[in-house]
Amino acid sequence: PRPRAEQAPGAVHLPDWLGFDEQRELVAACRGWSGYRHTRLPNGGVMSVKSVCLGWHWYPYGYSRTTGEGTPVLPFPDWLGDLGRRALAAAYGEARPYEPDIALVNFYDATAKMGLHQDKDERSLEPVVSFSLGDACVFRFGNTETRGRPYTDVELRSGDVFVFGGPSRLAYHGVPKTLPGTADPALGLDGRLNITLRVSGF
Ligand code: MD5
Ligand code: FE
Repeated sequence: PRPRAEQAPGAVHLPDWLGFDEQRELVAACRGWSGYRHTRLPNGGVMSVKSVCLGWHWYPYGYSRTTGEGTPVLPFPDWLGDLGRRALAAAYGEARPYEPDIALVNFYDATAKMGLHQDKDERSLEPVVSFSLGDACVFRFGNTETRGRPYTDVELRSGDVFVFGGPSRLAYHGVPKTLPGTADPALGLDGRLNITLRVSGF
């Protein structure tokens, strides 16, 4: 079994924290949220992941209340905030106030990846809680100073929680690759989903 690991101060990996039924419910919820699309980057590029947001619509580098098509963003559900608080308490060993108002859901097909970046579009530095579903991936967790080394590669599998808080909140991170075909077929997910909960501070 893979133990709880503090990768860096405030960065806690909880392997297999979600039970299989919870994973299935989250996959079903993600399927129900429509409007996934490739985010266009300011430099003209297009992200290989497809994303949808709840609560706020994310665009680099900002958040808005409407999508690029002017359609309303889905509300951030209370039950997801509850799940985030439980995950945060499990990661840090004690309950603490946490009121996320953004969920960013990323879908990775077999070839999608995410380059090293910092999450700086939120005004709040409250922790980010990440849930992984489906195919495993290589998650690259870097440092707060540079996009380059030193970094640590961690395998994130379906059901894993990762909490990024404290001094790690602004660490560079990314997903150099997924590991296609590693998802439990019973999950019924071809690819990888990642849900991050965030506090906008707006
Ligand atoms: C993912 N998502 O698996 C990745 C990793 C994103 C994003 O990076 O911005 O949607 S979830 C990890 C994460 C989120 C926020 C902060 C940190 C890691 N961190 O400080 O290392 O789709
Ligand atoms: Fe990120």
